[in-house]
Amino acid sequence: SPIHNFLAELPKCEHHLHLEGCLSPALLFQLAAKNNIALPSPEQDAAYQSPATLAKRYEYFENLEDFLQCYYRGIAVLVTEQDFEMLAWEYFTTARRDGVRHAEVFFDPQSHTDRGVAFETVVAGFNAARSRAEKELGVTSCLIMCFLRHLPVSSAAQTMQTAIEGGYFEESRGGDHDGGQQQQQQQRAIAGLGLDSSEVGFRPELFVEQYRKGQELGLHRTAHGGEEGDPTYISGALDTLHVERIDHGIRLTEDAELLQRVVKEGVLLTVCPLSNLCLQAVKSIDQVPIRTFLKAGVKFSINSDDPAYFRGYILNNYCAVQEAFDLSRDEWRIIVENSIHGSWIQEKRKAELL
Ligand code: ES4
Ligand code: ZN
Repeated sequence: SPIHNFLAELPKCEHHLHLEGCLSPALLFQLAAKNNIALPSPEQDAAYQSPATLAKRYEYFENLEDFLQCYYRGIAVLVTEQDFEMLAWEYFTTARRDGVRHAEVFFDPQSHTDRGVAFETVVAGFNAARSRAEKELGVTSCLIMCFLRHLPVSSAAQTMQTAIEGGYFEESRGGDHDGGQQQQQQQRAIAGLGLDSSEVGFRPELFVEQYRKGQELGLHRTAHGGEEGDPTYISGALDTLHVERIDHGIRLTEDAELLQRVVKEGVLLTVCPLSNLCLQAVKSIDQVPIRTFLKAGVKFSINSDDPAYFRGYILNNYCAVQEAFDLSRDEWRIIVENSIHGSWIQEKRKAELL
């Protein structure tokens, strides 16, 4: 249909995407076989018999916790640098097909280092896919390192230390893939900090020291908030972590004063409609507060979160919103412009996308 083509061709920026959430059942089984990783036996969990039974399992999650158990279990098959490269390459090729031109992607280092996989293995694999994506697909990207909020703060502190000592936050000359002198720009292996995993009971304030250090180092900052947690998880992240964005943030509608503050400060929400539906945060897509945010002037982008688990990549999310809200082309242009302006890229790149 004409509107579907219009949505497909919009120059999209994705801001809320967990690379580990791109592990499809097919790739999970492929990597388990290659790496000799034992999957749960039928007695332990009947879902792991085949890619098809696993896909069936992903059709229904009770809540965030139920999903996270599947997500962390799947991650065990990722071992070598090539595995991480393959995973990220699967993301970039599929995202490009959906019209993504720039992606700011999350990864969870602790979910790998806790299993004995080196930080460097993870980042080297992701970076190999990122430079290939820029060169071959024209998709620019940055990496956002997330802390797992259900783990002790000492583990986050250690992760921060590893990244600092490895020089992953340092600026280096990069972005010169065309060989043109004028293309040079400052690049960091890791551009920003994020905070994810179980929300309720794991308050943002716990991670104030890591975010303070990140801000001092000039890193961008975002945090999941208001997905399952009440609006104090959003205000807590703004007040104590000094985040520039809130990931999800749909429960912002429960606090009118905080909503006005988010508008005034130009904080971008990275909304994930199909994720909210799959994790029972909303009963249907029309309960995602898209119209409320548009009317109030809350800036937001539309994203896929964990596309291998939540019924599709970014274009499925755009289409689901269109079916539920029947937005005008001008409304879509506002959403896409806000997501370009809310990206952590140079003005020159924004101008290319607009
Ligand atoms: C996540 Cl949907 C969601 N929420 C919180 N943490 C996550 N990690 C991966 N997906
Ligand atoms: Zn997320």
